[in-house]
Amino acid sequence: MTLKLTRRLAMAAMVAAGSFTGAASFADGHAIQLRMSSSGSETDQRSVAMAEVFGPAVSGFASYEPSYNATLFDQGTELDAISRGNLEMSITSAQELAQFFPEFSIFATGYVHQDAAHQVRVFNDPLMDPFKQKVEDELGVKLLSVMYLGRRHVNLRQTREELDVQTPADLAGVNLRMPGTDAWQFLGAALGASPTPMAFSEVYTGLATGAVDGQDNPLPTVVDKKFYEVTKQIALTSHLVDLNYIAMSAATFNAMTPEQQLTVQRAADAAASVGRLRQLDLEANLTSFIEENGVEVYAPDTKAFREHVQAQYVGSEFAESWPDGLLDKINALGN
Ligand code: KDO
Repeated sequence: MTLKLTRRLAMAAMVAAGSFTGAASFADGHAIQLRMSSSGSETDQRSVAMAEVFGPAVSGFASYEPSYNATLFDQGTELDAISRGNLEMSITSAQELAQFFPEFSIFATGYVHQDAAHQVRVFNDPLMDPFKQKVEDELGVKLLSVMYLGRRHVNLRQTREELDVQTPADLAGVNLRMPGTDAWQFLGAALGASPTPMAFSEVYTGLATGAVDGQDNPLPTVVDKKFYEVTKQIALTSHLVDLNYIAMSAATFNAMTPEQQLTVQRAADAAASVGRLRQLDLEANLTSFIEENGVEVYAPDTKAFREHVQAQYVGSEFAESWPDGLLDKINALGN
């Protein structure tokens, strides 16, 4: 693990130092190619906002080339690809960054972020500066803006009659699909379930075949990926107010003129903002659609979940990697 990481970081440093050649002109005649790899779908609001807001805003000097459903790079391999100079952009997560920098797990911890506005305040606060700097220096990746993914809930194949989820104890033995990194798996276990790693692109089939009992994602994702077709209940645990970061190759960004950099930064902020509002709107309005499709949506004992999840992190290897006092600073930026 250490060796692998060291080689990765060395490669990233080479890329960041400019020891790569990439200057050519692309399909639309621009010298700057911005290939963006996402495991999300084309209709996911983050993808839509990037295509409708970010792409057009940078089109005067760069060619924004998105690819969806992990067709270009597998989920979780995008940061490595950017770091090696094989990709320019991704919509990454704190959980993926925690694979390289464990302290990022604080932003992936259950019940830490309170809502979308809290995420933005945290991302723009000076407390994020050392995190952003480290990712840039050691991985060659620039975190431009924070995107709202939404409140993650537990979504199961079992009917509520078969399994009424009120507290973490009710999830004992439930084979819950979580994305495949340590921070995600820890969260699944902290919820009381038996977490199973599985790529996002495999979740629908995993639910349909019963390879897993359930998954956790925000309501807009349940609808976008049609998980309501293959599940019977959603317990509104809100265990993670989830975020993603718009990530760009630092080498690509640093090779731009100051004006271009400003345009890129503003475009990323504008896309994140548009995507956030749309996602919040969807989140607030999708419950009846999901219920009409035969999925029971209900509130469990969220206090029991919050207390249990938070207790699992105390003294964990993740919590040990968090800088002293950081959790208090994050909490102070909440409501
Ligand atoms: C998922 O795999 O469940 C997840 O929601 C995790 C997120 O961090 C993010 O990678 C997301 O998938 C993808 O963008 C697809 O929506």
